[in-house]
Amino acid sequence: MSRLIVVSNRVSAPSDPAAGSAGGLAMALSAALRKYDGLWFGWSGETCETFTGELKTEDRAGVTVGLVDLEAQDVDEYYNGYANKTLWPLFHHRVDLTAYERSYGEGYERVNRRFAEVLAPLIQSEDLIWIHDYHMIPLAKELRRLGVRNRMGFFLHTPWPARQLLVTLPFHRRLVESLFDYDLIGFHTEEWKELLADYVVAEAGGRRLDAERLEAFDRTTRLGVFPIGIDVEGFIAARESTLGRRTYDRMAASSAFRSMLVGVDRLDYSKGLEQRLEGYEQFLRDNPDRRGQVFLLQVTPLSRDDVDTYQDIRGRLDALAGRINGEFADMDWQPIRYLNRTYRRDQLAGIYRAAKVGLVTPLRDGMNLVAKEFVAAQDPEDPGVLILSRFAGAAAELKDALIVNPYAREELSDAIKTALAMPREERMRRWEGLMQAVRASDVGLWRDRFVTALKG
Ligand code: GDG
Repeated sequence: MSRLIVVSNRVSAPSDPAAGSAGGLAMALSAALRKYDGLWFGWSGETCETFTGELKTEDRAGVTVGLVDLEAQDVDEYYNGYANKTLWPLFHHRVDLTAYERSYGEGYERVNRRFAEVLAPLIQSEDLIWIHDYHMIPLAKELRRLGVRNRMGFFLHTPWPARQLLVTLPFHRRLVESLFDYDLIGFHTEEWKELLADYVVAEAGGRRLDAERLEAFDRTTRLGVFPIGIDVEGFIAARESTLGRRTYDRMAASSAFRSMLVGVDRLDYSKGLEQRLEGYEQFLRDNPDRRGQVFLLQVTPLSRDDVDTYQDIRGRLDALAGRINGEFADMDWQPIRYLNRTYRRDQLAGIYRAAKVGLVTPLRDGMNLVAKEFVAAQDPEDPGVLILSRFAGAAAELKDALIVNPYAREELSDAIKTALAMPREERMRRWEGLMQAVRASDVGLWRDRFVTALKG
């Protein structure tokens, strides 16, 4: 049986799977690595004075993990630079926030070369190699250069950008060409997949051989759609756990008969948080009779705080939440509880369950797992309503949500009103459709579909 090698910028295999802190993706990949006797390779998160390529291996609950340290300049140019200041904003259609620095691109290629040099000697001839996300696009090219002939698959967790925006990137052609060193390229949705095909045909003179296969740069590759999901049974178990139930009770008690709206998002400009708060503010303006009867719990852990655009948006959100609370709060009611902290997964499940409305309103998002977690956490007999942006990959599957345009404040306000007034029968009917879709994309199925396609 062939081994599986998983590569991602950060390795999230948990040391103690029972602790319940690891996400579904980490658990699903770890389970596959135990089954296939594989290796999970990536950056250690540590810096070193001079790059040595020394591999640090660990056993994490039966999963072999291989980690390398990077130089500070590498982290600056590859991770904070090209990954987080160039590709992330560009792939989320924020050319206004995209850094077009040549040194970032050079650092990105250098680090991918370094990763390849450490990884190549570890690869055996039958290994399947599965590389994750935008940090690693040129890794297959670098591995091929070192003579690696194995099957290699790439999965993109973000959207693929429209051609008209991708061409603003210097060396865009070089980036896309390096994708053709993979045997299989996976996306969350048909839309992201088609955007890559469009670029290849219109910009790189390529052609489609059939619905799946593309030819360009004298090579062919296969594209596929593999919508990621959550560990559905694991999430239901988290909801039913002691801490899940206790958190639900705590939220129910602190709500004091008020309806809770919930949002859970990393602090990131792609998540539409400012627009969400403005939509909620509009709702409070439009519906004075509802003031004092609802509140928004917004859980927003900080992320990428080393990058200045993230510090900027953090400041704007602090100000916006403060202004809305200052304007609308009463002595015994605050419209927004805005928290920059994380909770355990079982606590999150309890929080989702206590909410009447889930607000998932990104401006552009590869998939969005919070939408699926919210659905899985609901009480089937009295479920809450999901308000979902049409620009989340999840909208392609979760058609029974209230689908909104997150840029339109009044539309969000109307959707909140509709959700809060929705009769129970309609909520149950919608939830059943949503839950069916959530089950159909369980993270274990996602993983198996990708690995099977890669083997094929
Ligand atoms: C990328 C793509 C794609 C959040 N706060 C807490 C917490 N979280 C967890 C959520 C959820 C995860 O983080 C976030 O996943 P998303 O899918 O919403 O978004 P990204 O982080 O941007 O992920 C995205 C994903 O990759 C997978 O392919 O769906 O489109 O951007 O699971 O629950 N978890 C805990 N405490 C928190 O406070 N434990």
